[in-house]
Amino acid sequence: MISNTINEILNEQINKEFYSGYLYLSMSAHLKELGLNGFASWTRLQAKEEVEHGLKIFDYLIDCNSFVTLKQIRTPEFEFNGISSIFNHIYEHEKCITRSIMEIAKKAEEECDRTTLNFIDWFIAEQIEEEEAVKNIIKRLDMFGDDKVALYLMDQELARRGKE
Ligand code: OFO
Repeated sequence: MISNTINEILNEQINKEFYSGYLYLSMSAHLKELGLNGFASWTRLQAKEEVEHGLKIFDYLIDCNSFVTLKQIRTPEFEFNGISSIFNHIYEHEKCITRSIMEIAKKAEEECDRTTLNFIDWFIAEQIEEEEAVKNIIKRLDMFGDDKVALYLMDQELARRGKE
């Protein structure tokens, strides 16, 4: 049985995941405007994954006979200052989500809620992967600087995400 504290924090996490989806979609629109279709497609796919993360928690609460409380999703940022700033923003955002996931694990541990601890393990592994993927993109963006050819090749590479 899930406690009220765990229920509340999981419902908040659903909202954070859906907000992440909104944020990635907003970035995707901006990247598309810049003509960076591969980066746009990468962030759009990420938006879809975030909604899936939210739904995963949604289903977990229902499976546990707990209740879902959907809250208002705030407006994501829509003004960005170039590709590097977008990916630095993503990295900071994902680190914030990781902290939030860790907080759920901590609360579940305090309550000896083994079911939620087991459930949240998947998200911990997912956060490691996501942070790593974004860090790699940032490293390469930093390295290539203003090299347009390198940016074009990277755009092509990111366009392949989900198609291999
Ligand atoms: Fe970006 O990750 Fe969801 O949880």
